[in-house]
Amino acid sequence: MSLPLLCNENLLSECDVVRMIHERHFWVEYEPIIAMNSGTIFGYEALARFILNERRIPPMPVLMVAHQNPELFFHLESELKALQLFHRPKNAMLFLNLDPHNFSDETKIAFWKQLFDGAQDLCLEVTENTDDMQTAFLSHCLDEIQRIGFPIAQDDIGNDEKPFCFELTSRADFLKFDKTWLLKIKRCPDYQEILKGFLSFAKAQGKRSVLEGIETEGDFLLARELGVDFVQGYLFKHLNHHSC
Ligand SMILES: [Ca+2]
Repeated sequence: MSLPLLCNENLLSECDVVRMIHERHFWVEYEPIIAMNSGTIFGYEALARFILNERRIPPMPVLMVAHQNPELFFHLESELKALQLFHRPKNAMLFLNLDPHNFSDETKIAFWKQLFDGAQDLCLEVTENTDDMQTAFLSHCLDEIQRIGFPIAQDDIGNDEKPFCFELTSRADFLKFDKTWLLKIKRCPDYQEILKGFLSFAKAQGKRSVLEGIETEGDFLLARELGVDFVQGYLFKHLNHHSC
């Protein structure tokens, strides 16, 4: 969809988010996750997309505004996840982003259990939409996901704007490395050694690795050289899958 992008998040209010939910001004894009050993699609990450006043809005400001009101945030997330599950591409693992704040009380947990009941090939990417990671919510959220029996992915590793939590690293089945690694490695080769350290830890622990933000052939070759298990990013945009 080639709509202009609204960049100033200060223009967004809670009322706008309520309106977007009410008028269903959102949809989902499924970004493929490619297996390096076979070149085939292993799974898809569901990405939320928003429109307000006929302009595309980046997801982060919408989630940040909603996050200030826990009930609004839960309402938005529950609508998004239901849509993302409903339109999921077949025969591939679905990666869904979930914020630990959505596990803050029994009603919310019961909703997720019901929504995910019977779902197959689902991996929950635990992510924090603000810099307000609360470890109590996080531990509880991980306990619940593991009780349901879905694999966990640690999202946004290496993104300096996201909190890093070692408990999440230790309990995750997938480690997802943020696209900023590619920029950092281009600026300073030391970062390649840091990433290699993470990847050898992942291998030793039987955790699978995903490098995000692959945009060029050069990025892809670097991912191959590093030995990551999976890649995703703009280079594979032609394989994207959309909801209606
Ligand atoms: Ca993610």
